[in-house]
Amino acid sequence: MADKFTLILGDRQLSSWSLRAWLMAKHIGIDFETKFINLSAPSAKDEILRYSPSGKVPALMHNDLVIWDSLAIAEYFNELFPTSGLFPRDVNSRAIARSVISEMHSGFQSIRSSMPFSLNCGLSFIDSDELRLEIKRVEEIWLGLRTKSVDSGGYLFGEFGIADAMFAPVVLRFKAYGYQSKNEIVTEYCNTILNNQFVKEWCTNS
Ligand SMILES: N[C@@H](CCC(=O)N[C@@H](CS)C(=O)NCC(=O)O)C(=O)O
Repeated sequence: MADKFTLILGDRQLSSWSLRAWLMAKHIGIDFETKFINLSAPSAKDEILRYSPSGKVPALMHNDLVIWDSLAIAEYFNELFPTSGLFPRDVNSRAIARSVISEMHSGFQSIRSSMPFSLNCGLSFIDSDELRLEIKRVEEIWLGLRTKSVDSGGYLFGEFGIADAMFAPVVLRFKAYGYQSKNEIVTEYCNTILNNQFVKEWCTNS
């Protein structure tokens, strides 16, 4: 039996976690089906629970196996496709990648709450010291990693990987809320993400 992959996702417009899993699947280049669930529909929770035991999207179905949570999906993809470049090759860089991925996955509450994910532009955010501190920290991560991999591709560790998939929604949030970094390297990184063919595909099909 051929392997069957299906991603259970929320709306493209609103689901930042779904974008992450979808970007990773596109990057690997596997054949996969998608099932989009309208998160605003009254039946959304029941429908998600038909596939995902946590009641959250994204979830990945691989034949009879279900994996939920974008980070677990990322690690599973990496186990199945270790040569797809989802993590950097060097062990130290891989450890740093896991650090920034985990920091993103478990933190940045002010960015999430003050700049709710949306693909619409021209939105206004609620400013606060906490938000500014988190934006500063995101920029510090991007700047630090880009400065180290200046000689390779334009992504955080050179080539596109899980770290970029995890931060792509932040780049789209900055765009939606009109936040422009004063740092050239940060702006360059944001443009690399915005010009990524799969990010563009996600945004244009929404
Ligand atoms: N940490 C989870 C977060 C998943 C999450 O919060 N998903 C939201 C959509 S972006 C969701 O499923 N919302 C629907 C609900 O809570 O009913 C992950 O990385 O997958």
